[in-house]
Amino acid sequence: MRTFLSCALCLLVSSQVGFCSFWTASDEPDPEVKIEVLFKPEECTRKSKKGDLINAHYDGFLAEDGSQFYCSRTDKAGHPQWFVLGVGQIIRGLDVGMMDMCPGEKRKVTVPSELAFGEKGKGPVPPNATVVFEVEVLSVSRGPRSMEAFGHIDLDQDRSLTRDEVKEYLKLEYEKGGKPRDDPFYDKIIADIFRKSDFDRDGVISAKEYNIYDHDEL
Ligand SMILES: *[C@@H]1O[C@H](CO)[C@@H](O)[C@H](O)[C@H]1NC(C)=O
Ligand SMILES: [Ca+2]
Ligand SMILES: [Ca+2]
Repeated sequence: MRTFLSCALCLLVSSQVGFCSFWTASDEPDPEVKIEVLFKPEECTRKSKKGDLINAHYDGFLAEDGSQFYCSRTDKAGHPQWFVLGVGQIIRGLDVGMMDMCPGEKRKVTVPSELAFGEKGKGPVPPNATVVFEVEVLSVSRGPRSMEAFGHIDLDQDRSLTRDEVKEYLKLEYEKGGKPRDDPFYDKIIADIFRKSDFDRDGVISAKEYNIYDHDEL
């Protein structure tokens, strides 16, 4: 349980939290992330890109001895994880290594410590450890981070997003993809989005909160 919690934190907690943010300080060129495609579906409806909302499984292993330190698939508490790609909600190596993935695709992504848990390590991950993730992407949808999407979501055009507006948007996206879901499904995503984005906790996501990672798009 301890390993699950610590890794869940470091994978999912956004970069504002200390132990995951060591790499934001550095502008050095990226050490290499190695990507092996294990399975690629014949039909690719959409390829993941920065700002997309991703639902995925991860299993994490230490490169050194193959021991497993994180398993979203087999752990009892493990559900597939939701996150926005490319904005620091997951370790940098996965932000890089999970680009251009199709729904259904599986990859093995080898991440040097600089782009994973760094010189200090974290929980069961020792210092300077290269880590290997087996990832499976379950869904890719247009995420909550592009200003184009913001305009679509903001139905009454008041430059802030309510839960209902976000829900309408998600429903449309999933219906478009031919996979409508039930209310609890949307509510879970929305809770997650608001937890990560509604920084002042006033119950709406302002344009500023929404766009915190993507000033270049304004
Ligand atoms: C981790 O790597 C850094 C930089 O190469 C080095 O200074 C440090 O001693 C290493 N730590 C361990 C525990 O090996
Ligand atoms: Ca609005
Ligand atoms: Ca707010």
